Amino acid sequence: MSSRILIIGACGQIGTELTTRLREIYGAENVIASDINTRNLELVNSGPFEIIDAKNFNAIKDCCKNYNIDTVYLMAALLSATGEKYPMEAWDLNMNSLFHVLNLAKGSTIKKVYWPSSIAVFGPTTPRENTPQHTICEPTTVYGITKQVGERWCEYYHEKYGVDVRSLRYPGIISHKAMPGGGTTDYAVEIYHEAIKTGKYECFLSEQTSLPMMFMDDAINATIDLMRAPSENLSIRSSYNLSAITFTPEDIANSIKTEIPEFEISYQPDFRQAIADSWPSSIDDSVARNDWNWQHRYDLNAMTKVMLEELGKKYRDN
Ligand code: AKB
Repeated sequence: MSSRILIIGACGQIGTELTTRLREIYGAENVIASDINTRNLELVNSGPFEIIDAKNFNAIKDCCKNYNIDTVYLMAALLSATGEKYPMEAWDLNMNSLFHVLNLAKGSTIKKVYWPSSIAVFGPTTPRENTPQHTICEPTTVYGITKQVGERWCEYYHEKYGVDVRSLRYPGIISHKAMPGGGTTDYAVEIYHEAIKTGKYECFLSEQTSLPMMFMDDAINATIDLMRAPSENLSIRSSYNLSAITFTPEDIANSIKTEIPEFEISYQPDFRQAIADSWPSSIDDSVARNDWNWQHRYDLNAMTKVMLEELGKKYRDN
């Protein structure tokens, strides 16, 4: 059955590539991209686009009505580092946008909702290695608190009102199209850009900080596979643990050096170090693997190859 999809926050790091892939699958005319501005012209010109502030309930509602939307991907959010600078803005955007979409989905023609959670739901009291699906979640960032509370509300709306909401706890996502903004894991994208542009990088995390990460292609596949999975297979309605690779800044620098031997890295940890230290280093995602057959494809070196190739072309062409 064909789907009419709305993506809120389509110009962000994940939204950009999710929109492109959904347009390939469902047809450009069936995938309405929206964001607060038109900063990504490729996306604006490749299918329907609406300017929508995710905090504006009526704007989302009108768009859903006008386009007969049955599926919403809510990708707008303030991430961990920005959230620490603007706590109230992070709370306002991250929570109210979720309530708007969940309330719209309750008893309406919206049949499915996707909302991303994050490894930021975990905190310093969570087991750091192989973090289980069900475990202690005492986040110490505003962003993490919004994700933890959001997960509770997703499960609540599913249980009480039958809303078919699905969610993944994304690790740090690495991609070469849109830049991430305001996250603690952003170093793992910046490092590739700087390797190509200047051959060196000053990292804002220390060399042994190990975090769960994933290449964008895997993250998009996971998102689409979860949304296509039969509802009865899903045992988790808060958010699924999701994992691919774990590495430190030193590991990623060594991986880059296999392609660019003269690459140099230095370390100048800032306030983001404390955020990274409060998060797990590896994640047990066996529930996702069992429920809907999740499998990742990219390891660190395969990802490095693609990142350097694609960014090399991008900087050469511009
Ligand atoms: C961040 O660093 O804030 C995000 C995340 C892990 O959710 N990339």
